[in-house]
Amino acid sequence: MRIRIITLFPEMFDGPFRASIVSRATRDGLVDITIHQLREYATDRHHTVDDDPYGGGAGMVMMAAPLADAVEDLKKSARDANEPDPTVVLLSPQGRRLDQRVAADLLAHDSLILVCGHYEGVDERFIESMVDEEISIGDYVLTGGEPAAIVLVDALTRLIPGVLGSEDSAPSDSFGSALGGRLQGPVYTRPREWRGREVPEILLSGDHARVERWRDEQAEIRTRDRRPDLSGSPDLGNR
Ligand code: 9D3
Repeated sequence: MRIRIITLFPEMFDGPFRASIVSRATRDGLVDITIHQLREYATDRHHTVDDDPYGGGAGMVMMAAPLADAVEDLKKSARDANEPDPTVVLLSPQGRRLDQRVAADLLAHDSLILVCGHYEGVDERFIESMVDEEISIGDYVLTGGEPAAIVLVDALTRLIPGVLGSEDSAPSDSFGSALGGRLQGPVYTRPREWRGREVPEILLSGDHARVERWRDEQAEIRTRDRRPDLSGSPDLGNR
């Protein structure tokens, strides 16, 4: 999978993509991620990429032209490398909310251009003319699209065949199926007793069938208590 990221803050990606499973996937040639400074596509001597909103109001709006030039340049580099036409994704609070199904859908696109927004937003004409899909990572306010792009790349990378070892394979995840998903129950490791707390006896019994049944029950209870929306009840939010 090929991922190109357009951003005003390339440094934000150094840590997250250098540590973690993403860096190993990069080394193994399973994913290729490049970061592109939007300011390089500004055309004035101050490298301006934002301007005042028409109609007034607080904050600045990202200009269409530098964004469009950046996307077109990266599409050209994809074409020159005989890659499939990239899908352009804008990380935006107005986007479709990311979940496991959205991640799996995006994985089907072998080449992505991720655009990280900033300030009060992005000129709508850029979105209309060049963006294939807008994605949000949830209902909370970030300072920009960069953390969202990092989250999206992480969720995508671990779905690429060969990225995860056999012990943690994607299909058995809590959210492996977008519906029918459930939370994992509690897990324990040594020592048997820690600060007066014992590991549940059943896990020490060696009775695999009973252990499986217990884990299944715990997962069910936890999902009902913490995420009734996953159990089929309506999501009433964090009330
Ligand atoms: C005054 C209106 N602003 C605050 C509510 C709008 C606003 C603009 C830009 C709010 C956040 C941002 C920056 N956020 C993103 O670019 C973003 C985001 C997010 O804030 N939450 C969840 N997912 C995403 S994806 C991109």
